[in-house]
Amino acid sequence: MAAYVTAFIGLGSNLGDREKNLRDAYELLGKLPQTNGLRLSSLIETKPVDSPAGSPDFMNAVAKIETKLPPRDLLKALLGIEKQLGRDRSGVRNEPRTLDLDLLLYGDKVVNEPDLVVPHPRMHQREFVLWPLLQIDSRVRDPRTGDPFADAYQKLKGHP
Ligand code: PH2
Ligand code: MG
Ligand code: MG
Repeated sequence: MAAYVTAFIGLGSNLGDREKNLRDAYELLGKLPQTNGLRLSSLIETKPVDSPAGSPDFMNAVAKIETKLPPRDLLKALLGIEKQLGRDRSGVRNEPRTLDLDLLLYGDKVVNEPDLVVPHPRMHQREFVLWPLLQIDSRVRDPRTGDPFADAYQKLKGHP
């Protein structure tokens, strides 16, 4: 019998009722098969990064879950929740979206495949990910380097 793995999911919304989208998403995450919701960070309002000009501000959060779903199945389930909460993927890259769910960390697994990259490749450069992640677990480390994400956060904030 597979053991539960702790995974962290990044949640973002900059379209519609942003707070409701994030809270509904967390509820649905906890209802996935073989999965329990453990914690949702605070919701933080953030300026859009690397997004089309004029994009509205985001509401961001990070969820901690435990799951027995393999990473690929979890990713598929995340896309399903995005769709269920109105995500339209027909437009340009990073256009405003009701919900974006990114698989940030899956235990300390490192995967580099065309359709599945874990940890999320840019998570260590993004304050809107690191702040809520560290709020849940200030000691979590980057499995690619073994370095604490707290160090990446300090660097990002200009405190070497
Ligand atoms: N997500 C992106 C691109 N830019 N900026 C903020 N503030 N929050 C996000 O969640 C976000 C972003 C791509 O998914
Ligand atoms: Mg994203
Ligand atoms: Mg995404």
